Amino acid sequence: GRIVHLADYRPTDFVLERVDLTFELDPTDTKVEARLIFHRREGVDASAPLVLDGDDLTMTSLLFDQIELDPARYTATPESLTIRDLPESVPFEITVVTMINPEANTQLMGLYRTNGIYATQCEAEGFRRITYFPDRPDVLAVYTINIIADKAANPLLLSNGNFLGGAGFGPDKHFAAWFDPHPKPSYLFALVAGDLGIVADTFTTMSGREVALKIYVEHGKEPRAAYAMDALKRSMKWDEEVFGREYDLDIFMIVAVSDFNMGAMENKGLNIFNDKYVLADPETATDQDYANIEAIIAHEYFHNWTGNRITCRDWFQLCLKEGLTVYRDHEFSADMRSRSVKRIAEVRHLRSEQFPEDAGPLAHPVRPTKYREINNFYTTTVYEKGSEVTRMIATILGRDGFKKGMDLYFERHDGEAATVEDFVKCFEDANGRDLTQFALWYHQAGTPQITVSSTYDSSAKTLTLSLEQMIPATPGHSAKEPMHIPLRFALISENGAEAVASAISGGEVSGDVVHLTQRAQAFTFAGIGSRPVVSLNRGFSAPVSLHFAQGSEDLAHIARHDSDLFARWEAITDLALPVLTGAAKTAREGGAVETSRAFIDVLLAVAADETLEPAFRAQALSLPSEADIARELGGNNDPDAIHAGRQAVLSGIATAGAGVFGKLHAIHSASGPFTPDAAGAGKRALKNIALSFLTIAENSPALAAAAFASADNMTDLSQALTILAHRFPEAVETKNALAAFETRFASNALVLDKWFSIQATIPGAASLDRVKVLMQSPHFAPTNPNRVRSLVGTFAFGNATGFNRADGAAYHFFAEQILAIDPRNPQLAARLLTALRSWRLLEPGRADKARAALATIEASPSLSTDVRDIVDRVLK
Ligand code: B3K
Ligand code: ZN
Repeated sequence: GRIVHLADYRPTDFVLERVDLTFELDPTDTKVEARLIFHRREGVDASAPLVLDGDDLTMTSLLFDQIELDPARYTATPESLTIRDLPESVPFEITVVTMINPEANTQLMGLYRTNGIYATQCEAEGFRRITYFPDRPDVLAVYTINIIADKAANPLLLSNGNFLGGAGFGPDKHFAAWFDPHPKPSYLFALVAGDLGIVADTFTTMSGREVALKIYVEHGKEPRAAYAMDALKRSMKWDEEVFGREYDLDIFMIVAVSDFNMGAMENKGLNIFNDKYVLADPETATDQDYANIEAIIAHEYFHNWTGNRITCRDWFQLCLKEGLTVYRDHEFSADMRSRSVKRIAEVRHLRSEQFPEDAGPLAHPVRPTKYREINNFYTTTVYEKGSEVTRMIATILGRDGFKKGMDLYFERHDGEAATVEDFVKCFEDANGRDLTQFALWYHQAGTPQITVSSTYDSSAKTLTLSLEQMIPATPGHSAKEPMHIPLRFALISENGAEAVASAISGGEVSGDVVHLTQRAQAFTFAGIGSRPVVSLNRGFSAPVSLHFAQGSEDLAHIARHDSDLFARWEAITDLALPVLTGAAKTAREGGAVETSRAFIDVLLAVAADETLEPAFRAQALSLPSEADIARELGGNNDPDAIHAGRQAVLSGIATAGAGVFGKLHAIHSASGPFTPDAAGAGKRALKNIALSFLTIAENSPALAAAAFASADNMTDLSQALTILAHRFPEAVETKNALAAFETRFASNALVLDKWFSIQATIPGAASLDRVKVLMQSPHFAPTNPNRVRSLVGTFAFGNATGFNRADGAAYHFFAEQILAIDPRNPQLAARLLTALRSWRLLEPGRADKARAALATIEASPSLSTDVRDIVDRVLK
């Protein structure tokens, strides 16, 4: 594929006025008739042809204004349709018929079949696999859809918008017509047909309109959609209350399908979901599953305004809808659950996924300027860093200023395809603030590195905070400008009192925010009676790495006393990281790891503090991951040593804290019947992490086996199974538990995904053989993305010692898998391949072997553009 550049953007030559599609569905021979009305855009050369996108299309007929078109006037290939000699100013109609094969569509882009259901996925460029079309997000049109299909097999015929009507069609068929009054780009088109169960409800909007809500799932699974429906209604209400956004059709539908390349898709009025993010009940879903369902249902619903009503001018603007919508779903979940705990989880995710991306060969700006395959830009940088950038706008402008900017955005750009510049301008205009420097966050990749020092002058009673920023070089961009970095702070005095102060010199400090805008700045605060402890970047107000040589006493002070729970967790992390990197180094040298008593004391004090919510304590006890430690070490990494060092630290904590953990486990085991809310989830999280420490302390599978036997919900059951499998992979208790789990859930593929994942992440070199055996399991299906991700994906992304086996055998296996998946499903293959993006941080032996595996992929002559793009960039 060729490279697409932002700088080359220009509008289409022809304006699309309306779209009428008629589908005659058939598993292998679906006929699509598209009637498209265009007119030439004003000022466009009269000789310019109409060029429509296609992908793998077969055309069987082409009419121009209802009459068959002379073949001399067009050229049709599978990839495009070009029509020449078109009228200069009057509108004209093209009627094109294509034949497509949904059954053979293994890429899951365009119209495909999943478990007997017809479903579509059009974002980013799937619509062109259905018909020839100007398949780009700045072409907005009103669609009418007719669907004809066999009645018995497809009682449901769904598309976007409002239902117009339906009727019988010949002896065995029927048809349905849908009309979507809201102009939309083709990537938001959707069609679903088949036989599904329905969960129905209604929602009355703020202006009193009643909206029909429908969630479609496989027959028999209806009870498992109740939580999703509840989350949907809460999302609709929240968007009215917080953003003033009302839903705009008579019906809102969600369809759950079992073969899907990602989480879900925000098609107008007809969201299509990976069933993993719809189906839940206590027996089969974990607390994390519930939280994900709530967040993703909200995310897709929120897209109705941020993405659908206001869409993107081109795919470079992806963060305009994704970063903003992630920010909105984060705020929703924070309001539904514990805000601090939610923030901790967000930052953990950002650090473990986005920071490595930003520091490696796939780094790109939140608003990229070029791409070879757009599907490879649905990244944590666009989504999660994009959300953080939105959050910083809110931090800089304050709650009201942010709201004014959002209101102006909705008012000014409703019904349009907008850009990041349009978005930022709304905040500038609504607040009279210049955000030019701030906008660098969209254009400069790389995690800013902030070096911090503070000096207290006891005679002058001043505190000086010196900050210096460095933006690392990223592919194609080495010289960077200083950015506008908003850092929330507090000065904590010895007695625990917290203050914010205004700076007498050095730069802007507004409220509790220090604005770092220059390469280096020293802010001086006056009237500070005694040396304070500085709590900086509270709530993770900026997505940066702080290098603050804060003494461990100061960190311990924050960890024990800060009123900001996020800051407390962050201080614990800052205390833990040197302990863990030190342990990794010691383990690598073959020494005996000794865990600092001071660190253990802080951790146990937090664990035992009954005034703190259990979910927070569980987060505090979940030490930085092996990937976090690897990132902190920064290179020449030995995953075995990192694992061994971390395990030794866990043992130290487990031994010292056995009493505390025993108590926690006992208290929170008796927590009553399961409810999927945040409070219940927090108690289970704390109980289960206590169980894992107790198991380490006792070095016996007995407790976990008992927990497995008595669990009455999937969270406890899967946690117990994880502890057994990861600690005692060969124990008879583990074998029995794995077998019991498999038998009990043999007919529930989503639960078996957990069974695959738990085994794929058993640490150690032996896991490769285990994964190979599991691939032969009758439960495994190489064509189903969820199965592949749960086994191959979790092995590559979540099993550092197994995947990075010193002999390189797992890299070799992985390369084979990528090459096998790629011809079927390039998006899935490319996404999995990013697991190797940090190969340069490995010690030379492993790095060489990883490079060799990547080279075998690169040498394949028939790679998809998706995989070609990733492998080239990762090796560059
Ligand atoms: N917009 C979709 C993602 C589409 C990915 C295409 N490769 C889901 C979401 O972000 O809500
Ligand atoms: Zn999204």
